[in-house]
Amino acid sequence: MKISCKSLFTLALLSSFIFPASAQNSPVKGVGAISSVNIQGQKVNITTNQNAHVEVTVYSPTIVRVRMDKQPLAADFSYAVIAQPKQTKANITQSANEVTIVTDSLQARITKNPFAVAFYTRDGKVINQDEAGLTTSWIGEEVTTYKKMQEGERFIGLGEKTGGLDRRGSGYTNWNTDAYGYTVGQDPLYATIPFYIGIHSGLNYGIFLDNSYQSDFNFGASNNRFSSFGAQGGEMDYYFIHHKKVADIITSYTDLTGRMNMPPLWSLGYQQNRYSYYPDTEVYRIAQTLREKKIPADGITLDIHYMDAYKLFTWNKERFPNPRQMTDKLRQMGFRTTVIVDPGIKVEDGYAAYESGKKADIFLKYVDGQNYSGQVWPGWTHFPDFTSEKGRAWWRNEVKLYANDGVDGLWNDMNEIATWGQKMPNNVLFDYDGHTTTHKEGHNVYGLQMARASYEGAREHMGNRRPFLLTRAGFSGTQRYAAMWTGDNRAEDNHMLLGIRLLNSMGVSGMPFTAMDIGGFTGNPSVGLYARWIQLGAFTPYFRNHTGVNTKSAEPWAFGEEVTEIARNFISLRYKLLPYIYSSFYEATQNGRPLMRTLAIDYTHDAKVYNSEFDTQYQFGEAFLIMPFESGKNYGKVYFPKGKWYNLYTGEVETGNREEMIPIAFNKLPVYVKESSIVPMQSLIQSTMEKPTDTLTVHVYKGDVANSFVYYEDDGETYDYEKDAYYKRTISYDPKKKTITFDKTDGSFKSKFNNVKVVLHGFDAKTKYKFNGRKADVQDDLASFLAPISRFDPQGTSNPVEGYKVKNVVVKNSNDTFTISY
Ligand code: NBV
Repeated sequence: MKISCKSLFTLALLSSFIFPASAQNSPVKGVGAISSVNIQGQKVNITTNQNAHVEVTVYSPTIVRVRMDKQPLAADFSYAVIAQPKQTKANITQSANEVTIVTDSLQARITKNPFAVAFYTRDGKVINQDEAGLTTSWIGEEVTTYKKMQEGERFIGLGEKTGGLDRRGSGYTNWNTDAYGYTVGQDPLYATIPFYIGIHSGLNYGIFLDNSYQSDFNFGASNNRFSSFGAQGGEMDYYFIHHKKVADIITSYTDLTGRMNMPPLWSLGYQQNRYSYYPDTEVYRIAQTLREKKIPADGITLDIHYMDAYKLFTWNKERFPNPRQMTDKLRQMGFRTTVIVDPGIKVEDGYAAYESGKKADIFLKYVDGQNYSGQVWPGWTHFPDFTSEKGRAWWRNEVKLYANDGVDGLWNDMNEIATWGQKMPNNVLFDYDGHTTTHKEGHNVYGLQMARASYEGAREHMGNRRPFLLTRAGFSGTQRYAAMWTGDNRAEDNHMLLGIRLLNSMGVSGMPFTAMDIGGFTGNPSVGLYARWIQLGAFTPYFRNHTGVNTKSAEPWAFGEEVTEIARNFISLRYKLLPYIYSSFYEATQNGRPLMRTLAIDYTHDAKVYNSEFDTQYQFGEAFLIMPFESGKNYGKVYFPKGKWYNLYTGEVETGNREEMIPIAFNKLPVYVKESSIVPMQSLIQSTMEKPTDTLTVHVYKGDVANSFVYYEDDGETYDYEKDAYYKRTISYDPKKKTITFDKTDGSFKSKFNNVKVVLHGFDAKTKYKFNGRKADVQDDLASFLAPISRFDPQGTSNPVEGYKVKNVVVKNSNDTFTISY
């Protein structure tokens, strides 16, 4: 065959289009073609003709790690990943064109020319594949992997990111940023979680990019060809996870990066914040008012004004003459104290923390050895290097002051690092635990390491008492140390809804313990907005009301009597739900399932849940479906996913797979309960230090599907649960067998409940019940989750009790299995 000059030219042109990245003089350096393969057990080491070094490791049957660099790979080190590869049966073979890895759950095929990775199900469906022409490439130090955009592919997760639930069409940057009063579309915000979940053709996968340099993710923004992830420096180092269910992807991701510990029970109560409450008498006034107004609460937070001239590890002696006495008095009133801690240590001769930090030589330094100074609240400050063990040890020791003063919680702020000017120089060095690096790589993990140091310090000095930790900045893995909140939001309707999306996104990204400032940090909420926000707050993991320094008061009584009642109602409901909430937190500690669950977790392949009209809807734990709406709406469209849904307040049943226009009352957040749910509740208490009555009320909602709930209890206070001092049992509902079964209990802790009251929803009034096979003692009951509001009874002539009629069965709480059948 004769090949013309013209066609040769076309061929050359074409191949340069196909592999432009591998061209020698291209500014984009491609990974190239495989030149050597070395298979060792679960690992494949590869080099390419472009001198790229690749390592592909099977971490478990469902997790494969891919590492790549333009030079031999450095010693393995990560702040995020705490897991080692599990021994896994993996069949790794190679042919002339391919290296193939087969595990029980997936296949990975590595094409040799050019190097490209594709993941398939066992039966050969594409889950995720490198974009054949673009694969992985470098532009200078910046490394990016390009994945082919699959038909109908959606993307969720990436942590604290604005935008819709489905991130398709958007791009994001990870660079922890002090984002005061951010706009609803702003990016980046405070924290980095470079983990997302891709969804298409009935399949799901997760990708976690373990690289702490500034990273960029593109989910088809400004292009229709690929999704991509990359970083400004360091290795391409990603973990591919495949499961049939999104929930299991979250479990695998948290197998890698860790899970939260059991939080102290008090931290799940209501938390009153403001920037700032002082002096101590004002703190008492707030605590006292909460008690007088019968608004349950457990925490009071002190913001930066508790310090002497914003100097960390000091108290302003005029405002707080005797901190220990104050925290003791607050504890007697049923309150725990949390204080804010900022990383900046004021440069001031004679200031103890400055002197000891200087002596211990723990501050971040410029490349020439001079301590770095940045300006924050106290003026010029130095910053401890939390990426060094020496720095963390120094901080742990300083934290002792708070432990001794009876503080129970540490709130880590400004740890992006935030400095005036927001431009920390890149030639500041970070120890990075012996892998000295620049600000470029250290920046995004600084918050994580500060949270770690605070957590370790609190654990070290608070004895057997569980501390509460909160942080603003963080990186993947922060869940091991602290809860995270979404910083300085605005008192605006769209911010309340944005906050819900942020928390839902953080939830699928391995952070179950999250919060937003209820009521908004900047500006003043309208009465309606505050009322709606506090209702929603009751269904967020960490329930924190907070506002800025120059805003109006935002305590629950600051918006008139009706709103006080609404706040009391929903905060009281939260306290009654604590057994359910605590058990749901236990679940998060076991498998990473978040408290706030976007519907994409359980209804992944239902396109409706991604619709922007419905994408703030979420499940709070397993049972509740929450419908967030902006204030001032009298009607709103909601989407019920498949199944049956009970209206929490009326018991009416909605069938699923259906949109509906529902009325929205000012005083009631629309909340529904999923069929077959099991919801343990307790009597109303004003603080978790108060004992509820000794009856655990377990609500069971009749349904067509079998369901079970792991009930968990411990002392809520210490680490004794780690030594078996917990009380755990599975409660299950089986509509086929027509039984509600309480399994035998596990653990050595004695439950605080001597009786169990099973409240039966949706069952026919004539149903006959048996307890352990004998006729059960059935009583009439009223399912009532909220108290009536005086607005609806202005004359006080009637007192309409809200609720609906149900039946209950009360039994002794035995540790052995018992069954209620019908
Ligand atoms: O410490 C003051 C505030 C705090 O109240 C807020 O929650 C943080 O996000 N902090 C930021 C410092 C700067 C506020 C403008």
